[in-house]
Amino acid sequence: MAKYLVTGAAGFIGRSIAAELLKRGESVRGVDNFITGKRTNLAGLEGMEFIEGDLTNPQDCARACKEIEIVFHEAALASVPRSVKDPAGTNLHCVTATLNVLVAAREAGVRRVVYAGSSSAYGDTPTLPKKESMLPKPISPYAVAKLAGEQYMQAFSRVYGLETVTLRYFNVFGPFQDPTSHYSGVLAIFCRKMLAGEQPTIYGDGEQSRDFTFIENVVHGNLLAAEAPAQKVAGQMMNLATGSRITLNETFRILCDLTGYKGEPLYDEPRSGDIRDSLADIQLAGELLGYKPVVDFREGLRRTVEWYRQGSI
Ligand code: UD2
Repeated sequence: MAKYLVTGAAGFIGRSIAAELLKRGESVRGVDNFITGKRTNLAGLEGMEFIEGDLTNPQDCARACKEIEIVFHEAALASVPRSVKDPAGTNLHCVTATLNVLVAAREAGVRRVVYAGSSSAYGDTPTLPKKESMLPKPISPYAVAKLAGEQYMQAFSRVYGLETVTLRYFNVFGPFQDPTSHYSGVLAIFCRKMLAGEQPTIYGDGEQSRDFTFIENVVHGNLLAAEAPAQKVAGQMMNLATGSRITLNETFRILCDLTGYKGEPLYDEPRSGDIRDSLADIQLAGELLGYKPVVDFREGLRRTVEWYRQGSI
């Protein structure tokens, strides 16, 4: 029987966590409904027990959680513009699904749930860096949904004693991120387009900034969150990022060097629901988990471009 459950195991972050667990010799179960996850992402995860299931269905959640000790809940519809287009769909797959996972986890006697929170919860407030003590001010339906999930995590910790840990991810990127949808993360889209010699579009003036976080840092943080003592982390929420930021314009220039793209970007209207600047304070994850980033932005971007260049997608 598997010790770990990874939800969204055919997605970018879920498959990356599952791969590292398998590498460490752990027993892993994955669940995915393939709305945004890809069957091709399961390549290399043959050692994982896989359930095709939908977390909006409580029975699928019960099956997935059976005899599990630790859940990494990564499944979501991870896109601000997608939530602007379909807020109810985002709510269903981010909020209802998360509640179902928690109910099933509690019933199955799961010890800990580590949850993929989002930096979008902070909203478009001017103060940087973002600290966990700041009041959340979500501005997109996606941000509201991810924040609701966090709050369910905290409630289940307080009320039922389930050990929950929320990691607020800041713009994760890296190998296996789907570059083919216009709801994809910006770096995946830019890598694919620029390697193909296609012009990328920058929404707004390109001076918006992000604390882009390479996937290995996120996997590392998750494993620390699974291992940390309950008295330190149960019921806690913390940022998981690098603690530095870069604008889209600067990122575009670096990508020109890495990909050999010679053109200019196309500038278009800013996207509604977008945040201008995002930067994490990562002190709390340092204190509670002993977390520090293991791969910096430039090295992460270099590895990411190489991965897309090899045509893995
Ligand atoms: C939000 C969260 C992030 C994560 C993600 C969902 C913030 C600060 N971050 O990311 O943590 O939860 O949602 O996976 O809320 N853009 C372009 N051209 C493109 C695509 C995007 O210019 O082709 C811009 C976009 O308008 C935005 C920036 O790039 O200003 C980043 O967009 P994104 O979709 O990669 O991520 P974001 O910040 O919405």
